[in-house]
Amino acid sequence: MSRAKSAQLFKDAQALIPGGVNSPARAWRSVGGDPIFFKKASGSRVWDADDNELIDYVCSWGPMILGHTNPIVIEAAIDSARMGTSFGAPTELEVEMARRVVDAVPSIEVVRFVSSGTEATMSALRLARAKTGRNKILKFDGGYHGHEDALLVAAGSGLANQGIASSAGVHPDYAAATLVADYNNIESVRVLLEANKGEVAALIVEPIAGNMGVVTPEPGFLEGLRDLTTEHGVLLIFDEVISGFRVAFGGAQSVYGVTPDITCLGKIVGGGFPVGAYGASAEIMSIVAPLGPMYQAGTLSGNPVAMAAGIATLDELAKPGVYEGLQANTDKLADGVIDVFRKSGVPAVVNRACGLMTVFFTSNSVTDMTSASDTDREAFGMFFHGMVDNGVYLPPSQFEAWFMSIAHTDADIAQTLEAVANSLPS
Ligand code: HOZ
Repeated sequence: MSRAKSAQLFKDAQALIPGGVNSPARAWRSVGGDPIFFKKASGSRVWDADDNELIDYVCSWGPMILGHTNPIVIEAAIDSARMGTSFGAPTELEVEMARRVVDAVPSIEVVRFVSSGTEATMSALRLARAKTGRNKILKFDGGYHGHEDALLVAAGSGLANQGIASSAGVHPDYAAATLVADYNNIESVRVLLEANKGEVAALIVEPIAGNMGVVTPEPGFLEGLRDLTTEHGVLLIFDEVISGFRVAFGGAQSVYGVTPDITCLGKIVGGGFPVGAYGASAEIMSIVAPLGPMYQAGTLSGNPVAMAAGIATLDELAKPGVYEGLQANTDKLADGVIDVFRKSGVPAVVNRACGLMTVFFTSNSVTDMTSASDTDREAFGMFFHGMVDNGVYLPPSQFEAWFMSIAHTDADIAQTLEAVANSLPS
């Protein structure tokens, strides 16, 4: 498998782009080696600049839930682009998209589209501050919610990879106003809310954590957050940028039956184009300009091409049996991986949710950032390289989720399990 062209591109990129990448999670810093440059994709497969074909479990970090270059989505985007790629004025597509999101997500009565998940969480925090008149926010260790200043404290994903506790350049007042609790530990939340009574505007949480690797909420955790935030007059924000339209059409909130005050979306709602969204009750959203005093705007917000791709994606996902199929595929892969490790005596655990999984090299359960960090990351690095050499592309980090699509086939899973058997860390 030659990677000469990728190597040259990376060399060129490093002179022009910080670290050669436009998002740190794409660099292979924590696993070592140079990133592969991609040039095309179809279904479950991607091809790199050297024409190597790989089964893809990154799926653009989630948006490609239907598989790459799904013909229905591509056609919708092309048709829309032919009509105009951006107007800076409202379109019917935005109304159509909003209707679908409002119908699907239990907590959303009114939704505002933005251009990324980061914009969604950033706006949700501003909305929570505007609504409550309070300034502090509470997040979880290992929770990643995009690169808004207040949220770059004890964040997972790329920061965890590089051991960055809190990003340089964050205003110290912002960092000081961010409280950090432990995921799956309701007591840690209670203590912080008691100690900061009347000061916390919002608690933001990934209802299924995806940026410390996949970590699911333990029974009662999300319910406990709902009760505590209500008791303290704190707005509960679910960051469903990863879990929205992935673990179920209505997101994790529909699976666990816990309704937040504000929901953030991204990734899948754009069908592979840049989109984010935040939504809440009509009452909360009435604070957003032009209805109310909380300002938030964007030239490419509700972009027609992204809306068309998103609508086509959601309409495909709404068809009967889609999530049952995705769950079955995830189980087939996760159970198969566990079986390979068990037979070979490699201590590993696999955390999963519908369309998501992470392999951790440890004998212990992984339930929070501390236990995710306390795993054999050198083993993960070896495993990652083995998998790529065997034609399977994984997230180049222990602290990210593997994403499955409905385009992954039984043959893909069988080939992946063969690759796992050939990539056991020594
Ligand atoms: N926020 C993504 C990881 N959780 C990375 C996005 C990217 O690098 O494309």
